[in-house]
Amino acid sequence: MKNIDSNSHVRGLSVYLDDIPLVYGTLFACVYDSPIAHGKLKSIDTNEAAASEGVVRVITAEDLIGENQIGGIVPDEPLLADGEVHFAGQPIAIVVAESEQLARKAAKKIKVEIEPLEVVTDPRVAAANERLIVPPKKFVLGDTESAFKNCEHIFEGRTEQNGQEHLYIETQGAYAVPTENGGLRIFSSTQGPTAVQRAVCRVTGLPMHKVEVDVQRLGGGFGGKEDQANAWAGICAVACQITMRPVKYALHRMEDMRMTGKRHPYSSDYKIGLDKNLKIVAYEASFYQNAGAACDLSPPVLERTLFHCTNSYYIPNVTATAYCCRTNLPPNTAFRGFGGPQGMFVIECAIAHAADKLGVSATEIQRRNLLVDGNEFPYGQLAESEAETSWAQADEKYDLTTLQREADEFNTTSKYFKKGVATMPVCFGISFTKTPMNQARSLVHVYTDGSVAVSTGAVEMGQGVNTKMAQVAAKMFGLEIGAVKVHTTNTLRIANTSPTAASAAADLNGKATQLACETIRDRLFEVAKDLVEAASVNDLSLQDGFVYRNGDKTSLGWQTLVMEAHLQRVNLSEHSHYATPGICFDWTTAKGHPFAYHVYGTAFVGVTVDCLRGRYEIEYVKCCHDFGSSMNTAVDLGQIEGGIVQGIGWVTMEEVVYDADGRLRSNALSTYKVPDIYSVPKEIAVEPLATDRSNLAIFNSKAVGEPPLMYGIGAYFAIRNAIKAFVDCTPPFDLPFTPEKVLMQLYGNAGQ
Ligand code: MTE
Ligand code: LUZ
Ligand code: MOS
Repeated sequence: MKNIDSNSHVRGLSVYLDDIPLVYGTLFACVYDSPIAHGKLKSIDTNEAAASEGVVRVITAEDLIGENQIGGIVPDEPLLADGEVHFAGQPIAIVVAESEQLARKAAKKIKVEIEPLEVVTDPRVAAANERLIVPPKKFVLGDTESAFKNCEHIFEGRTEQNGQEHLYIETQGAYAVPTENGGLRIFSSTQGPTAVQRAVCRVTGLPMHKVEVDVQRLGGGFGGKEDQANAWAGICAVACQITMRPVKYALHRMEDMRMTGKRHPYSSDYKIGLDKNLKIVAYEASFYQNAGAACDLSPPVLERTLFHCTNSYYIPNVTATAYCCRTNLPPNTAFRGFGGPQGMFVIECAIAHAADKLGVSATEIQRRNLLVDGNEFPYGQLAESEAETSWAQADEKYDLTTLQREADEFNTTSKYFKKGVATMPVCFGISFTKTPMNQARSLVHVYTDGSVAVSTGAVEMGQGVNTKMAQVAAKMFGLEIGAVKVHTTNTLRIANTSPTAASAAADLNGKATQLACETIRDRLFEVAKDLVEAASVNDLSLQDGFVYRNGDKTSLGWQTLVMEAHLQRVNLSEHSHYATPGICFDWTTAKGHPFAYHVYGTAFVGVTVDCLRGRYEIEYVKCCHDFGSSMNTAVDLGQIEGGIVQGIGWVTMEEVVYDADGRLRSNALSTYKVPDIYSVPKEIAVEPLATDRSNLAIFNSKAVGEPPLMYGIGAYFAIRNAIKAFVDCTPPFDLPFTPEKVLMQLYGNAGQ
C-alpha cells in the first residue's frame, strides 16, 4: 500500500513548519552564535543590533523569565550562553525583528568580547583530562582476562569513526504563538513533542498544562530532532513570552549545520582473542565517545554502543568500557542507530584484523561466530537468533561463493579496477534502553458519519508511521484506509509522549491504537449483536465496511452501526495506553532484558574501486532482512533502501571536518558530500526472512527504521577488500573511507 502522504508530497501540498500560515503580527527570530569554541564571555554589546531597522528586541541570558537550562539528562546546557561559551555555534543572543532578513542583518551587528580558553576536540584528550560527562559504563560477560590466556590468536588495534550530519531536508525550526492567560502554542519540527514542551516550560517558567506543542510532520529527523529541536522551540518561546507576539525561527542550512550536533565520532581500542577453530573466545573494547560540549543524549547513545558491541556474534567473554568525553564541539546527538553502528563497526574491524593476519576471509570468522538461540548477550538477555537463518537464506538466494568468485575472477584480469565483497550481519535491539520510555498512547474518535480520527504520540518524519497508524485503525474496523485520518501529534490530545525514536514508534503507538480500536469495536459489537441477531459478540467481525456474522456478510453497514450506537449513547471514543511487557534493565548489575526483540539480517556488499583515481562504486547490497510480517512492504522497502544509503554515506563519503579551533569546515553542501542518485548502489536487493516466530511488534511486523543502516557498514569492508586486491596493505580502520583516503592507501603507502 502507498504511503498516505505520497499524493500531497509530490504536489507540494504537505505542510511542514515553514508552510504554517502565519498569525498576524508574527515576528522572526535569529540567533547570534559564538564565533569561537571555548572562552570566557566578557561582554555582549547588543546596542547597535537593537537599534537596527525592524528590530523589536534583543534577548540575552539575563532576560529569561524561566531557567536558562535545556539539558535533559544533565543540566549542563544553557539556552543562551552565560559566562562562558563551550562550542562554536553556541547561541548567545536572540534578535527578534519584523522580518527574517532584518533579524539576520541585525544579528551581524552584535559584538562580543570572548577571552579564549583551551579548545579540546579529541575525545581521548578529554578523557585524559578527566572531562567525562558521566562516569564510564561497562559491560562484562565471563572473564576476558583468563580467557585471553587460552587464546590461540590475539589481535589488538584501534579504530576511528567520524560523525555524520543529519541533513534532514527540513532544517530545525519552531513557531511560538501566545494563547490566552500567558499560555503558548508551539509548532515545532521535533521528534519529541513532550521534550519540547518540557524545555519550553523550563525556560519560560510555565507549567506544562499551559504549553501546547503541535507537530504536523517533519521533513526528516533521523535522530537530529529527538532532543535538538528543543533549543529552537525554547528560543521562540522566550521571545514570544517577552514580546507577547508570535515568533518564528526556521534555521538556514548553514546555521543548522554549524549550530547543531551530529552523529558521535568515536575513537576505540579493541583486543580480540580466537581459538584454533576461529571461534572468538574473548573480546575487549574501549570506546571514547566525542560527546561535544553538553550531555544531550550522549549517555544513552553510549549505552547502545555497549549493547551492540558484539553485533550478531556470540562471544563468551566480553569486557566493554565506554567513556562519554566532553569536548568543545556542538553537542552530538541521536542519529539513526543511536550508537549501535559505532559499536558494531569496532567488532567488525577486530574480525577483519584477525582475518588479515590469519590469512582467512573475514566472512569465515563471522560465519563461525553467529549467535544461536539461547546465547547470552553481554547484557544478560538471551538471544532468539535469526543470525544463522538470515545468513543461510541470504546465501541461498544470492550465493556468496559465486559473488566472491566473480570478484576474484574480475580482479585477475582487471589491472586498474578491483572488486571487493564483504558480508555484514546485523543484530539490533528494539526498545528504548531506558525501560520507562517504552510506552505510548492513542486517541481514537469514531464520528457519526463513520469516519475515524486517530491521534498518537508518533511523529511522521517520512518513515511512514502515519500510514501504519491508519492501517491499524482501518484493519481493526474493517474499513478502507481513506476512512481514517491521522491527525497532528499534539500534547493536548496525547500527553507525556516518548520521542519518535528507537525505531519503536509504529510498535508502541500501533499497539496503543489497536487497543483503543479494540475497545470501541467491542462496544459496537454489543450494539450489533442485537441488530443482526447474533448469538454472541464472538460471532461478529468487521470487514469491507460491513458487520459479518459467523463469517457471512450481513446487511448492517459500518455507518448505520455507528449512528445506531451513538443514538444508544454508546461511547465512540477511546484513549488507550500501551507499555511493552517483559522488559527491564538494571544498571547496577548492567544486566537485564532491555529489548522486546531483536531485528536480524545479513547483507552482502559488492564494490568496484577505480585504482587509478581512488573512486569507487557500490555495485550491490543484497540482504536478507527480518521484517517479521511487514505491515507495509512499500514503506519498509523505502526504509531499508534509505537506511542502507545513509549507512554507506557515513562510512564512505560524508566527512564532518572541524579544525583544531573547533570550527566546522564542512559547513555547507558544497563542502559536505552526501550520497546522491549517482552514488547509491546500482542494486539493492531485499529478501524477507522467512520466519513465523511471534514477537511483540504490531501485527507481528518488526521495527524497520534503524537496523538497515548498519548493512551500509559492509561498504567500508568491501572497499578495503578491493584495495587489498590491488596492493598488499592493511588499511587503517578509519571512517569515512573517502576517495582521497582510498587513493592514499592505493599509493601513499607504496614501498613501505
Ligand atoms: N525515515 C525517514 N524518511 N526520515 C527520518 O527522519 N528517521 C529514522 C527512521 N527512518 C527517519 C526515517 C530514525 S532515526 C528512526 S528512530 C525511525 O525512523 C523512527 O521512526 P519509527 O519508530 O516509526 O521507525
Ligand atoms: N533514543 C533513546 C533512541 O532515547 N533511547 C534509545 O534506546 C534509542 N535507541 C535508538 C534510537 N533512539
Ligand atoms: Mo532515531 S536515532 O531513534 O531518532
